[in-house]
Amino acid sequence: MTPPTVLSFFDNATKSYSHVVADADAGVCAVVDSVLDFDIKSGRTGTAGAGRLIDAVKQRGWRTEWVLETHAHADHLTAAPYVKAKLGGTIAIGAQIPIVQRTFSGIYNFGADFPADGRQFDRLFADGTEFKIGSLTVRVMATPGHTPACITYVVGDAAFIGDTLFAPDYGTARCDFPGGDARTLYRSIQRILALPPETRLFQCHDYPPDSREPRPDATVAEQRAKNVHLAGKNEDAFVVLREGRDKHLEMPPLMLPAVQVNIRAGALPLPEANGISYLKIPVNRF
Ligand SMILES: N[C@@H](CCC(=O)N[C@@H](CS)C(=O)NCC(=O)O)C(=O)O
Ligand SMILES: [Fe+2]
Repeated sequence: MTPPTVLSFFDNATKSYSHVVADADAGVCAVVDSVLDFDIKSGRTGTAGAGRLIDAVKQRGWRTEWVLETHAHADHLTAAPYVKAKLGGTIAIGAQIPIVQRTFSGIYNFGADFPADGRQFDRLFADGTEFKIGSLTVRVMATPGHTPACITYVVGDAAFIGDTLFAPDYGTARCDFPGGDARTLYRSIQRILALPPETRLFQCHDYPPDSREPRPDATVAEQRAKNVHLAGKNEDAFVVLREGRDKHLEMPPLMLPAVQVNIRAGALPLPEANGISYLKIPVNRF
């Protein structure tokens, strides 16, 4: 199998990475974790960031077969519907997404017009599912912990790990969102670290210190040796560390606007009679 070609795009506002993974010989690709710009002050969305990714795919003449999500993001809006409108492709997410939809449907007090069964997405992937990008085979691994529906996409020597591990000097994903669990995350991370040592693990975020540039990936070998939340720690020690850190984290600034959009596969709420779409904020819920 030819190795996958990966392009990575960094959104500095939310420190998020989006990736394109391609069978360059066949000219076929998938988009992973696209970002829709959102200015909370004005309530305005933007497509400059997703536009850079879309232009890169168009320049190479690649055909987009998949618009993939590793999870329902809690800190930015997905651009999946915009990417699909511009490039085509099937929008997919983990098969456990109804758990996240049910939880947040309660938090937002959605009505019966929001079925919490995953139908908003084109395709739901269970653990072990395989699919193709050209001649590349993608294997889906359920990697819950940050959220109950997080999945990892393994493609040749690359894996798109969403919010599980971050750069070795930063650590791991938080586990205090509804349905998150540190022990579950630890076990998911062990599955990821059981991949071959040379596997490139592509993250969904990087939060670099001033002393270095953002980086999209690190190998399994590097994560095993150097990850500050894992090296030299067993499961119980990790849980203590992770839960201790989570007690002091603020909510991401875009969590409440973003999750209601992301569990609808990126669709904004239906416009009201004046043609404007409105987001909901639960007051004093968190
Ligand atoms: N601490 C982040 C806030 C964003 C955030 O909460 N990121 C999530 C991913 S959606 C996370 O897992 N953070 C892990 C951590 O801060 O330990 C920042 O500096 O902007
Ligand atoms: Fe996340």
